[in-house]
Amino acid sequence: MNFQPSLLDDGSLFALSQIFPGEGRTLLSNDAWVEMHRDWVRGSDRLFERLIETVPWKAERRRMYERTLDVPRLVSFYGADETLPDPALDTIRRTLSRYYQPELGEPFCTVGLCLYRDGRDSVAWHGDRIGRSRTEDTMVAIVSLGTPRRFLLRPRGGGRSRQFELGRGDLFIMGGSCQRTWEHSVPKVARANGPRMSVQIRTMGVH
Ligand SMILES: O=C(O)CCC(=O)C(=O)O
Ligand SMILES: [Mn+2]
Repeated sequence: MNFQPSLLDDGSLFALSQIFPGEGRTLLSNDAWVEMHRDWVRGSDRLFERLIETVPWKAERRRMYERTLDVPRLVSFYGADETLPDPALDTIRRTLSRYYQPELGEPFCTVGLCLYRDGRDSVAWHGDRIGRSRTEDTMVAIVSLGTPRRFLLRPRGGGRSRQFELGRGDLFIMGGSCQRTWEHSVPKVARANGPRMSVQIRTMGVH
């Protein structure tokens, strides 16, 4: 895998910039919302390089559209009581809880990681609808590392899709009814594309 560190990442140590919950929030239909905080993680290229080595990556099989499909990407999942592969991820989870728990009503809990090795890896349209998110509002936070990729959202019943670019330390949060009234995807790209890693931080039992 050919990972080109960003020229903008000067190799600085891991740090999180200060954010204000609600800032940069876009309201979608049906009380869904998304929030973008660009460059939240400083030292994100170094974190990417560490996680490539330390995470036990495995091929994903996932039930989607009533069938079990191979999802072309690598994944790893850490439940609430499992030791995370890097202390930076503990800091990220703890900091997100500090910012968002007043609105969310519970702490962030699980950490899922996905690795899109190149532009051929992808994830199809879906909502994270296993667990309480099927019927209740929740938040799913995504920290993106490495090469930016397009992240799309569309209303579940059809309608205009929204497009975001996520990579290099960006924090993106899907909130409100987003998991049950909207779907999201990371489509394949034809041109050569370096690897992107997504770290998803979710509440208890949501997947
Ligand atoms: O790649 C991403 O940031 C999103 C991944 C995702 O939606 C999922 O694994 O449920
Ligand atoms: Mn998802």
